[in-house]
Amino acid sequence: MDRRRFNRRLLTGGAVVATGMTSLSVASSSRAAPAVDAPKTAPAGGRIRHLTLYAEKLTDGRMGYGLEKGKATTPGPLIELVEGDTLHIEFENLMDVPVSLHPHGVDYDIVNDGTRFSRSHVEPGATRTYTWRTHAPGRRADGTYRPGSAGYWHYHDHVVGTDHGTGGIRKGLYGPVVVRRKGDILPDKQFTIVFNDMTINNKPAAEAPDFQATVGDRVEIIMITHGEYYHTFHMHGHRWADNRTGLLSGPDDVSRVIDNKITGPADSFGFQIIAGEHVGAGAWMYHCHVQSHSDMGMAGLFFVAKPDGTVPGYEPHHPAAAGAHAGASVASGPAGGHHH
Ligand SMILES: [Cu+2]
Repeated sequence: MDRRRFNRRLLTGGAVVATGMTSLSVASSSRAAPAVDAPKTAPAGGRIRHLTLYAEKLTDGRMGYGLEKGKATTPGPLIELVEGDTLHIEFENLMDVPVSLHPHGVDYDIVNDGTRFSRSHVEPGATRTYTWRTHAPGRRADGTYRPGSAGYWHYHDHVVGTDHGTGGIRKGLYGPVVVRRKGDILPDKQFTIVFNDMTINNKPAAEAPDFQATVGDRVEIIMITHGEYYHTFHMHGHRWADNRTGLLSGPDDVSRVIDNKITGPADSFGFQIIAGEHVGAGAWMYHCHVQSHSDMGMAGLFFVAKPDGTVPGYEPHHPAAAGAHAGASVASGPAGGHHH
């Protein structure tokens, strides 16, 4: 198997801000354990982390967040934390209009809300630091259960266009956040899918994003919805549990197993699947299942390749996709060089 032949560009188009997956000792020790194929897990939280983030206009009229100047993307970069972590985001506005960064799911005080009302937006050319905190589950003083921060969340602008960031979101100022619990299983690959109005990731219908994996990869999908419509998110050939992680904890876990989920504006969820498990390689569709929406282009492909890099039975069908998807091998073309 030569995975290097794959187009490694993530669907997010942006760099993954690791939870420490590259540096955490837990991961390397579990990998070194004698158990074969034991998945890596999230380390303990509690770290103080720093990140630089920019907001800027893209050449095609979109707007995006990025980790480096000139490299903003839509969606913005994936930000990953473990419960207990604190993140300081040095945020610079490279645009000619005020912008902000407003998160969902994490803990932030009012001066980090990212709204005009709290004077926590950023004027053109200005910089400010946003601080997000997270916490582990526990018991309140009265004995009741207090949930932790873990979940699939997101961030977005809250000031461009209107005081609700309607213009910023419409143009692409949004991105994914994942907060894990210590011990959560870490994925091999991650993809962010955003249903924004009638687009996927603000792409024209003919360029709905595809993504690629190899049979057996542990793939994490982060799904966010924005805009004016309700959608249903459906994946072919794969199912997940409708709970925090998308994984069942065991035979007694009562979470419902699904392959289709309704999702409305500012909703977010995520899950892990094993690519091709029980179903094998193929160009598996994912799409909004509101029929008029899928007919208008809210559909993409999840290429699950065999270990030799080929995708069996793939027939380019969509007129707009036929040219870009010529060939039956991921390596030879359908995924590589597509969607820019
Ligand atoms: Cu839809």
